[in-house]
Amino acid sequence: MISPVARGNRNRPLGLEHQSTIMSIQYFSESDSAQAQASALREDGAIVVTDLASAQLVTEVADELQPHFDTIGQQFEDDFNGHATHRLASTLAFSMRAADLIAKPHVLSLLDAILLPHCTNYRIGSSTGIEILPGENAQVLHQDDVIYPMRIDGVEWQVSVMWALTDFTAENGATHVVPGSHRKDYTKGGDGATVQAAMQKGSALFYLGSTWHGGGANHSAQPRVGIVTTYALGWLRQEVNHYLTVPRKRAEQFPRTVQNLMGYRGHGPYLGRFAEDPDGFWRDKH
Ligand SMILES: O=C(O)CCC(=O)C(=O)O
Repeated sequence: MISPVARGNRNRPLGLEHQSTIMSIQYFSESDSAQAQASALREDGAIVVTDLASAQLVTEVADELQPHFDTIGQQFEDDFNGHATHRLASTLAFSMRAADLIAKPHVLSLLDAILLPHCTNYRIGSSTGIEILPGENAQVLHQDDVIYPMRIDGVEWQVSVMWALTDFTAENGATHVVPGSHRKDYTKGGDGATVQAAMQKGSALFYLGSTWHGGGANHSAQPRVGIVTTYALGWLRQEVNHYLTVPRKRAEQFPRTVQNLMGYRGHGPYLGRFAEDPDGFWRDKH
């Protein structure tokens, strides 16, 4: 998430006062039972799936993003996003190869399990490149779904997937997550005990929109680089407008699955109607 909107506790810096872990994040490999992965995500609010993308793909995405981090990455600097962190607001505008991470079948199968009970299709809310530079402080803990003004018990508005484009370590700023903080009876908010989602390059951290989390401090000498993509129920307004942030000519080059995720389709027969639908894809093919 990149937009500097109001969030719970966003003015309270994350300090070292946070408790040691009371729970941990479960780590899975792609071949583990999909049901077990989805259950753990639902139960704990976060999981890591290791080695989900090849080193080559991850390197290609990182290489496509780097020149843009270097030239325009500073544009979102603020107290929430950090002052030593580079961000890119819509990774698909800068990296064609990022689509292979964003629409990876295993990712979509986990999203299906969490989101499809509550919508007929879901779409990208935001997809942000994040390069946390050496010296950056920890980000304030927050929930991504506060961009929506209400919650319904048992319904997650969105799921976030953070891809590690470099190794994520406790030292270089691996994402802090408060396991269990998505639960209705959880009351500590930004004061919860965090665990850091350390993972190797090519792994992905999945967390629910209601799970408290935040970027870590980078005490190492190298940047920590990732892409975080939120996927939201298809009847919600997308956080970032992909029709405008990804030029039309570029959007046309992505496969249909990716165009669908960007929002180029309706939701059911009524939302986002496009009567001139030339090939029936807009409405009928999910
Ligand atoms: O960089 C990270 O690890 C998390 C970033 C994040 O949660 C955000 O910017 O909303």
